[in-house]
Order: sequence, then C-alpha cells, then structure tokens
Amino acid sequence: MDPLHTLGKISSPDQARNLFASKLDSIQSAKIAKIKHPDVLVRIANAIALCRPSKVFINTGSEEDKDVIRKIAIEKGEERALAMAGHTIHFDLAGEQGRIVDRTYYIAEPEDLVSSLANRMPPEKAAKEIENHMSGIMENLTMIVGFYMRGPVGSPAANPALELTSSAYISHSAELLYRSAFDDFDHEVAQKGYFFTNVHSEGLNRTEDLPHARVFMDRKYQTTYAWKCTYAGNTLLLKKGNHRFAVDKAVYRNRGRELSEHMFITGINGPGDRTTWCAGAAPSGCGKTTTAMAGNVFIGDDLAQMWIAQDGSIRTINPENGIFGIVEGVNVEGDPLLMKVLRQPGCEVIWSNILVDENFKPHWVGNMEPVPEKGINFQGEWHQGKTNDKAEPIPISHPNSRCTLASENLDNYSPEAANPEGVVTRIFTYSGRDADTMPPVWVAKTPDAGVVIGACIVSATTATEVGVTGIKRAPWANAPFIPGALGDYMDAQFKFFNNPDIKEPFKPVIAGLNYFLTHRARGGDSDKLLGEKQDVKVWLAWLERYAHNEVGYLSTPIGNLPCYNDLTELFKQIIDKDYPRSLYDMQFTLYTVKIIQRIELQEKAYVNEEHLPEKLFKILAAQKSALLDLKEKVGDVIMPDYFENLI
Ligand code: SPV
Ligand code: MN
Repeated sequence: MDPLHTLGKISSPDQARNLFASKLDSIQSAKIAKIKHPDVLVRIANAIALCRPSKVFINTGSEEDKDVIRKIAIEKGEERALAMAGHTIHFDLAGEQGRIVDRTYYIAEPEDLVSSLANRMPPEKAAKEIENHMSGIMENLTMIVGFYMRGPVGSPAANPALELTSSAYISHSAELLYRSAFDDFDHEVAQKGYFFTNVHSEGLNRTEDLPHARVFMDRKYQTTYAWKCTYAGNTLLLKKGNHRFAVDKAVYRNRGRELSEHMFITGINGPGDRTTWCAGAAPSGCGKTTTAMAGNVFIGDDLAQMWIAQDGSIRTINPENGIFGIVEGVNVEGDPLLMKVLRQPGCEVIWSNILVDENFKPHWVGNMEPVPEKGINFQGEWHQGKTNDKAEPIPISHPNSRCTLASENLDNYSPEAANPEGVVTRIFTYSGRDADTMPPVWVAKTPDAGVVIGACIVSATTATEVGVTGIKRAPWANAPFIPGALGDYMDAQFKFFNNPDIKEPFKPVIAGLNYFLTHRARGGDSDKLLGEKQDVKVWLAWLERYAHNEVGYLSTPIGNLPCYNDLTELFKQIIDKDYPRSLYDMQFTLYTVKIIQRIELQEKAYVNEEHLPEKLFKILAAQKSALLDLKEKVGDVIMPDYFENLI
C-alpha cells in the first residue's frame, strides 16, 4: 500500500495534467509540460492532491527560478539576509536542533526486517498519520517542486530524486547541495527505472507542533514524508532519507557490487603528480568535514557511493555537490579553505543556528575570533553570561549549527567530482571519537579485518541527534541510516571488499583513524588531545604511501602500524613539524587490556543482531587470542619497539 497514491488518488498522467491545469499558472504549466515521464507526473500530482498548496512553483534550476526561491525564503521569514552579500541565516526552532530520531519511522509490514535501532509502523497506520497531518498542510503555502540527481548525471551509482516542499529554505538548500537536473530527469528515470520522492511541509512552524512532527520513510515506494519540522536533517530528505534508500539498493539489489556510505571523499597527493583517493567514515559531529578538507583535493564531506568498475577498480561518487557542515570549531587554523568561503565575500552561504550580532555578522563557538557582547541565536536573544533554566551557560551557537554552501566555492574542489565514472578509490578509513584505546592510524591486514574495523567504530555521542548522550557504538558511522538488518549490511561489506573483480593494483587499503586520544589515556593528567588537528594530514599521507608500498610497517594483532622514521619524515615534509619519539610511543603503544575490553564490548552487542555473519566473531576471537598471547608474553602495555624488533 502506497500512502501517497492512496491519499492523493491520482493514477494516470491525464489525471495529473488535469490537476496541474487547475493548480498551476501558465508559466508553471509551461515548465511542467516539459516533464513527460508518466510516473513522475503522477507522483507530483499525488503530493499536490494530498498537501493542497495554494500555489505550485516548478523549479527548473535556472538562475531565474533560484532567485524566486531565495526571495520566497526571505519574504516568508525562513531566512534573513546577513551583512555579507549572498549570506542568509535560518533558525530552526530551539527544540529541533538535530535529527528527531524518536519521531522518525520506517513504514514497514510486520514481516519486514527493519534495523533494530529504528521505529517502525505498518503502512495502513502510517497512511492514517500522513492523512491526519499532511492533508491540506500546504494551504496558504507554495509547494516548490525540484528535480535532482544524487550524483553526476549518467553515473551508474547516481539516483534521481524529487524534492517537494513548502519550505523555500529547504528548496534553497537543495539547490546548493544537489545537482538540479530538470532537463535530464525524464531520461535518467527512464534509464534507471525508479526515482525517489520526498514530500515535506513545515506547516505552521510552531514550537507547540513539534511533538507532532514526524519523519516517515517508505522503503518500498522510495518515498519520504516529513511534517512540522524544519531542521534539514529531518526535512531535506534528499540527504539522509534518500541515503537510506541508496543503502538498501547497495545491500539488497547490488550486494557485493555497490556500497552506499556515510563517508567523505578526498584526494591525497603523493610523490610525482600522483593523487590517491580516499573515502572515510566518521559519525556525525566527529570532524568528518575537517578530515575531508585535510586532503589536497576535495570531493565530498558526507556521503559516498561506490561500485566496482570494469577495470577492476573501486569507483566513488559523491551524491551531493555541497556541504551542510557543522561550524563549531571551524577556524583559520584548522580549516583555512572553508573559512575563506565563510568570511570572504563572493560566496552564497545559508547559516543555521549560529549567533547573529547587531551588524548582521555570524559568530560560532570555536571560530578563534572575538565573541560579541550580544546577538540573536538558536534560542532567541543572547548576551554574554546568559544561562538556561538549569543555570548552565548558553553557548553562542548550538553545537549542531551548520553552514550550507555549494562545493564549487572551495579552492580545493576537484573537477573529478563531476565525473560520472567516479574516482578510483584505494583507501577507506573508519574513525570515531575514541579518547583512550586505539592508535591514530592502523591498517587492516585483510579485507575481512577491514570490514571489522568499520563494524567496531565507537564514539562519544554528539549533538546531531536530539536527546542522545553518552558513549555508543557507531557501526561504519552509518548505523542510523541502515534501514535493514545490520547483519545484511555487514554481509554486503564482506562481499564487496572481497569481490574477486577488484584487481591489482586497485586492492583497497582499509584503515582505522583516531585523533581523539588524550594525554590522560597515556599516563598524563590532562584531557588535551595527543597531537593536533593538522596531524591528520600526516596520517592520510602515510596511508597514501602505504597504498603504493612505499613505507614499511609494524605488524601487530590489531593491524599494521606506521614506523617511526617514516612518520618523522612525513611530519617534516607535510606540516613542517618535528615528531618526537616520546609522542610516537604514546600514540602507538598498545594497551592490550583496553583493546580486549573493546573487542568484548563488540562481541556482546553483536551477538543480539539478526543475520550476522559468523566471520565477524571469528576475526574478533582471533584478534583477542593474539592480544592475550602477547599480554602473557610481554605484559599489558606493549611499546612499538617490541614490534620493531620483530621486523
Ligand atoms: C549528519 O548528522 O550526519 C549530517 C547532517 O550530515 S543530517 O542531515 O542531520 O544527517
Ligand atoms: Mn552526515
């Protein structure tokens, strides 16, 4: 049962055209007349019939249309102009500063296997909810209809998607983050045989409606519904809503041949003219944008879709072409190129949930700039020293405040981002927020061990989900977006990275990264990080050399670690820094008891999952037993020189 069709009751392109004739003015009618695919017309018409907008605007992605959208956003008050030309601010309600996981559901039949992390609702009940909340929700509002490709037009991994929303802010964001593809849409849908549909309305955009806000995702009909909310993670479902459908496609339709990941894509320059491409996963709010920008050439900071090409290489595309990035901690030291876009004139930026001062300039936590006395932020009026009802200081910006911009503004944006054939990707990294256990970088000895690194990411929780705190497991940093059983997803990872179609010299290098180790975890007495933000450039450079067999390594039970001499050379060459042996020893000493505890945490948690490949437990057991042997032989704490002496 397809709720959109059931509620909209439009079944044929003729019925759809009749509805357009009664709802659209002559200019919009002329635009929609160019779209011929019957399924696309019927889908749009059903959304109109359900939401009953007072006007419909067809967005062709032209400069003229984009201007109209920008103007509506300002007129409605969804965005306000800032001092810098092209910059605007959008505030979400104070109670909706992240994804509303508790109000997010998959529409699923009782027999469907759905992620154990997610809420679910049967189609009939979901249709009732949609009917109750979305019928007529766009009365007095304009529905903006956008046609997008998630990925370069013509790419085997790209997916067509409709974004139907009454929010000009969401439509404006979609224009910055995705490829508007009005002219190619019919053809792409005909080629692929499917498209995704997203229907959203902010309704009256009131705090009192937030308890009734919902996000629904229908995997069968590849349609999302969102109402009474505005945060882009809940409403711009082209992003994580459609990412979930792309995960389904990889896991259930193209298992072993395709992946859809919560990963950045960045190019690392090596000796000569070489660029080696790297895709890396990190949970939301763990510095993924910063790591992405630490490469030499940038493709994406959030999502990656990959497949195995005819030549035996793994190719990757970014379904997006913009950044919806967390701004907390973004500053000239760590993120000079991003700061240029944010602080120098000439770029279009939508800010959200930061502080705007009386000169209409945006400010945020961790920007290393002077803090203004007062302004307006995510919770309303703000002044220095302001506290909340629990007497806690209110920060100038919310930890999940964001900037939205098109990647073409970035000096290091690669033209390869537009290549439908994707980039040949050799390196895959997995990182979390791990203060006390794993070293800054380690490489899996086999593809299977690499899959297990992804399965075992742990992270302190971050501000991207409303109401979640503490430490949690973050499998592949993708778990919130895996619609089916985690075991099916894991099986797809094993099958992909072991696929015999991947040929030399394209075999993947799969690594763990962790730059959140603290002094305290290594015998010190502060929670300061070991090393600095920019060191990540060195870890990436070392992986780049490793991928080309240009460095040696220490072989340990958790994987291969860098040798001290290679790192000293790279620290000097890449960031002009001395790298003391004492720091190396702190970073790369293995604390066997801690690592074993970490393995046991994973074993305990995974035992309860359905469909789980046995391989995971075998690999974890083998690592554990090797660590126990070492502990027996050498002791709990194993310094790198132990492994150096084995070479
Ligand atoms: C994330 O939280 O991982 C994001 C933003 O990239 S959201 O759209 O909320 O998913
Ligand atoms: Mn993300």
